[in-house]
Amino acid sequence: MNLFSLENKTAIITGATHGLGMAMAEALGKAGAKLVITNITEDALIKAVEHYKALGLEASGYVFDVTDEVTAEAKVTEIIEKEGPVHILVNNAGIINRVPAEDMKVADFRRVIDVDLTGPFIMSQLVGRHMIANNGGKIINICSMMSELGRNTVSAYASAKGGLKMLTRNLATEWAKYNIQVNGIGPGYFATSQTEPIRVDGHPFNDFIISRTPAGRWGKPEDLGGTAVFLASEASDFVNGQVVYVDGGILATIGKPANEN
Ligand code: GCO
Repeated sequence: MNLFSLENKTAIITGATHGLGMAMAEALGKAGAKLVITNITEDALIKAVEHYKALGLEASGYVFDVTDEVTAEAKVTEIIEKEGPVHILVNNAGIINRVPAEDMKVADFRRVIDVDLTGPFIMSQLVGRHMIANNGGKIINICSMMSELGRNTVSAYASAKGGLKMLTRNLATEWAKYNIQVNGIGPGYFATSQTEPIRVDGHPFNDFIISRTPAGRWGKPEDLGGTAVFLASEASDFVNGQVVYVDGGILATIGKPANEN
């Protein structure tokens, strides 16, 4: 028996056209899952689906905005009709807007909350109803260091990701009785396009993160694969409402002075 097998499972992964979402989708696919990728723009989606197929994975793509509940409902219905039962949902799609709180436009704040928090609620509700009817499923919300910690310029993102942690606990509370496990993954600092602007050589944040992380490096997207497979598989059937931080140890420590090894 392979506790971690995802054979005969179908997984929706939102926004998995690059970065962490793509790395997690690849890991789920390699564990046997059929991949259903959603994205707000078509071009990136087509390229991503080609990428998954080139790896020998079964993958299809659906274009929609997870914050638009009317379109999302129609698309989730279409996905279930065409792809069959959905067993796994990964709420990965997200955005960040780095602006000091005193200058943040309210509309920009709302958009981050909409994509990073309301979107996962909409998708969880739509796919959750289907999982309730099927008596089981796995929902994985992609949280953040900012589910626990604040940082300059990311007030909207931290509010959304802190909210997403609590949405995870609340959905776990409500849906455990339907054999649905709702957990989160909290990536630490990873080398992706999202962190590119704060990772460039010479940026003070680059050195800060390397010294702040006990592992002494930025995460590689593939570092998330094992946790994604675990939380999507029957190996985690009694794990519910948790956020697993895959952070090289950041949250375990107060950090160290810049001149200490
Ligand atoms: C930032 C980063 C973070 C990361 C990540 C940390 O500006 O601090 O972009 O927000 O993206 O979510 O876990």
